[in-house]
Amino acid sequence: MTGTIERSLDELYAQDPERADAVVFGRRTEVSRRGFLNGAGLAAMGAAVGGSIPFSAHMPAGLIPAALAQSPTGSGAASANATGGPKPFSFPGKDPGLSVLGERPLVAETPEHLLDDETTPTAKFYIRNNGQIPEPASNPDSWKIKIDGEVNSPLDLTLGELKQRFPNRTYRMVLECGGNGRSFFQPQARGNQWTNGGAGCAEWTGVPLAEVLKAAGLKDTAKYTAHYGADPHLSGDPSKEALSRGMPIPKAMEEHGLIVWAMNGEPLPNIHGGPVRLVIPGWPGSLSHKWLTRVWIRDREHDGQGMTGTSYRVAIRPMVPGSKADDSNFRILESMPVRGIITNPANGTRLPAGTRTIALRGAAWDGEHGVARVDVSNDFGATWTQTQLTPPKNRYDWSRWVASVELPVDGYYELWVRATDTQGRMQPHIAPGWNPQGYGGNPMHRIAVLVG
Ligand SMILES: Nc1nc2c(c(=O)[nH]1)N[C@H]1C(S)=C(S)[C@@H](COP(=O)(O)O)O[C@H]1N2
Ligand SMILES: [Mo]
Repeated sequence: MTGTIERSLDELYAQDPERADAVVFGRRTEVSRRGFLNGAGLAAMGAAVGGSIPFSAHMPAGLIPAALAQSPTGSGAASANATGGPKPFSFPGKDPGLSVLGERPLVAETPEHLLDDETTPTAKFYIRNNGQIPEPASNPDSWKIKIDGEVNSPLDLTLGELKQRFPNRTYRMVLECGGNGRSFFQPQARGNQWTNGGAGCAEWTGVPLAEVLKAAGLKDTAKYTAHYGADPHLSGDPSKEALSRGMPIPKAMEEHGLIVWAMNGEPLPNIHGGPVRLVIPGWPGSLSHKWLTRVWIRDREHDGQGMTGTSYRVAIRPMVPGSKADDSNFRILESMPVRGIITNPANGTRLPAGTRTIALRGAAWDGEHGVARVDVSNDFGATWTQTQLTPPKNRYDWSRWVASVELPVDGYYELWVRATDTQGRMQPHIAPGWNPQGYGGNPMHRIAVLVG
């Protein structure tokens, strides 16, 4: 690539795909890609991606080849940092393959190929903090949680009492950051540049929040929850919350919303909010408060840290990408959109010459309706093959899928996956509904493989 690119490759493709092709593949700007791909340009693109492109005729103009758009590890480093590559992660108990998106606060995502387990091991589970990481609790069972506000009998419970007094439940459920997929927005949206790895699916053990709220007795005036935790604000200012989000009472009364103390059968690690956190599946991960100390029941929508402005909100009427936001045009992001990922092989995998079939594996999930089907394509979306889905263990679990795809000759292929929910909503080709903080980015996942 030339040294004269001031804009990122993604930006350039969004603004001027013809010129982007010229920069990447060294062709003349006035030639259309169609012509380019039939001529010397096709050879140039083949050279750039490392092999001839059997299905080049189906390749949409202005498409950044997956081999160039994402790093070979699948961690999705955008071209802007293609030279640096992802930093290895170093944190006790965590897989070095996680990609660090931020160090203060600590944020790390799981590359798609590390989400290949049926149940995401704790070592591979993504991390998202807004504030500082508190010290581990020395005596977990004496940790205190308060339930107060619009209730008949406020509760002050220790974790030990909570475990004893309420029914214990274990569910395998997806936890997903509200900003997952943010890096796919053009122009770039504000915040951590997640690819698809701000999500994981673990076994969570705890007691239903609904049972605890019933024990406290909700008043007729109870409208909304407000969550508080022990993590200090990044600035250290004790009058500020690192995060304080909440949800309408009907969501809080669902049976799968848990106050959790165990993850994958082990005591909840400190980095994941131990000794005790909320897990509120289907809606943005920011509702799943870590280091939980208080659930305040309010008579109105909560207005804590992360509830106002454009935080965790999406545009009601579509806005011009990159334009200034009018706060009155936003609604709170609730149910997460449908998303499918290929977890095996990894992006950038090279297969021996002569390989004619490839087995694909992956996962798909959505906010609350369930996944109806998942399809894969090896020819830039010209044809699709339906995958075989394993049904979820329980509501809010993900669906694992498998498929087999034919590769007619050696060369460069892109494998695309698209999931469809039970409402008929399918993943789009590009991140839909641009908004300043980049929520709801669920374009199809694609990986590059090279045969030969
Ligand atoms: N107390 C507290 N809880 C929190 C956060 C936080 O910063 N502080 N981050 C939230 C966000 S934005 C997400 S996506 C999830 C991430 O959970 P994890 O780090 O266990 O993956 O925790 C949520 N709970
Ligand atoms: Mo998040």
